[in-house]
Amino acid sequence: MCNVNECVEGTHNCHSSATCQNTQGSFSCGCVDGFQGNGVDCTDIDECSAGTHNCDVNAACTNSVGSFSCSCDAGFRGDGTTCADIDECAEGSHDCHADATCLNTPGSFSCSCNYGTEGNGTVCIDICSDTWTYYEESCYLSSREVADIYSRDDFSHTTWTSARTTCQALRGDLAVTPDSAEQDWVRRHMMGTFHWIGLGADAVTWVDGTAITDT
Ligand SMILES: [Ca+2]
Ligand SMILES: [Ca+2]
Repeated sequence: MCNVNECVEGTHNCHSSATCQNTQGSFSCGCVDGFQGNGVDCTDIDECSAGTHNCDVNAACTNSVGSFSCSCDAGFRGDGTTCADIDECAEGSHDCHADATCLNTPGSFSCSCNYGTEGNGTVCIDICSDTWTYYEESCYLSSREVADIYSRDDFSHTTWTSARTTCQALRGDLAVTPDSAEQDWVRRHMMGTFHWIGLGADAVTWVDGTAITDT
């Protein structure tokens, strides 16, 4: 009795995705890794649906014949089995406006317009126009143009009505301070290089002694 090696002779009936192993008087077939079956019939294992893949939780699994592959989701970076969030804010790959603040999030990022501006984050527009400064939902003007009109020397000639008229001509309105915090803010800015329209440097009152909260 002689042993015929069916594996070498090519007379075996193992599947193309199986290995043939010669045995005494016979042979056996075994599916290769990534396949399942009895060796004569071998079918691909779908590791993705079977859950036997090792893709990262933030990766997509793609089944292939005999194997599978992993690719990180958008916003993540890695080899697929390990994916880390991309910090778009630190890397500068965000599209936030120059007047917005970037906030990194897992898989993404967000943009929020800075104080004094409004928009969707990728576009932020100054709430106050030109040289007006935003504070507590009001716009204040501290410009050389107004300072030239209402300098400290001319302050005594300024009235609330004329000051407001000038403000409105500049597409704004006269500042009104509803509370002490805002009044302090106005006072600090008033002490700067430019004078606030209608306001003196020493007291937040009009020349006639009326508090500027009076309208
Ligand atoms: Ca597979
Ligand atoms: Ca991110």
